[in-house]
Amino acid sequence: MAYDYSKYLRSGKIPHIWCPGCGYGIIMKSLIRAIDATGLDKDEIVLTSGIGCASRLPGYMDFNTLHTTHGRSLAFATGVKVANPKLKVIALGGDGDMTAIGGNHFIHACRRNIDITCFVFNNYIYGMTGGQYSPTTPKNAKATTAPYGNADNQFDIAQLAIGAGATFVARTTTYHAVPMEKLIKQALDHKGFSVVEIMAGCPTGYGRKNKQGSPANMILWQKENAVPANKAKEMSEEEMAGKFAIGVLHEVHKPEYVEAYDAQVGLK
Ligand SMILES: Cc1ncc(C[n+]2csc(CCOP(=O)(O)OP(=O)(O)O)c2C)c(N)n1
Ligand code: SF4
Repeated sequence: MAYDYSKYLRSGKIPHIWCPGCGYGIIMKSLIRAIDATGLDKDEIVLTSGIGCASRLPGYMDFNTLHTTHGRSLAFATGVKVANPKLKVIALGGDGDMTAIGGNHFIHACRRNIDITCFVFNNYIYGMTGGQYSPTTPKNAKATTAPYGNADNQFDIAQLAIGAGATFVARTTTYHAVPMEKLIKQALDHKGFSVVEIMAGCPTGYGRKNKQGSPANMILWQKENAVPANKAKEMSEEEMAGKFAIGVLHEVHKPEYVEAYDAQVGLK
């Protein structure tokens, strides 16, 4: 029997606003399947987002959802988790949302190791507002705000998360839809702050400007440039140039923030 997604969707909010060929629908599908695999009840889950095309996702999903202000997905998620630690809290946003205006929230959530799962949809661009460059836009790539090419150095979201103290960090792509589902489930099961960076093509805001071809070509680009984490470890910097590692990149166990806080103030 075909998988029934309708249980998790707000059918009244569909059709969605994403462009044809946008990678975000694939992420939503994997997210639904991973959440379903946790066996959690819908009421036990909270999804928060900021503003942007990525951040439209909770609007389509039938959980407790908070569509907040730009960059504030993790700030709201932190408040929810502290108020009710029993909830499974998921925060999501685009690369701009999480690493530009929300960058401070991102690094401090990593540092605290609060039990939230964070998904960063990395399409290398500000999609919703018309293709301005973001902290992940590759050097020399074109954007509406960089018509001669981007002069800035690129953030590596996964490395940023590891450096800031996140205890589970992974990366995947929309090409790897099936492994993505498993990786999302692993992140949801991890106790502590988990981050999954998901490479997703934005044909409208990034692909067109950078002559990446059709949405299908953009997905093939992900396939060709993604290197499994184990293999990437053995490759030199030169061999990895222009490529990126996928899979679980970092996993350690440290005290979780809400539990550690309660113990500190004598609540436990
Ligand atoms: C305080 C504030 N500043 C700027 C904006 C405009 N804005 C809305 S979405 C967005 C960019 C979103 O880009 P990203 O997070 O990468 O998500 P995408 O749309 O690519 O999924 C910006 C700058 C806003 N809504 N609020
Ligand atoms: S602008 Fe880009 S990110 Fe936004 S819906 Fe269109 S393809 Fe997706």
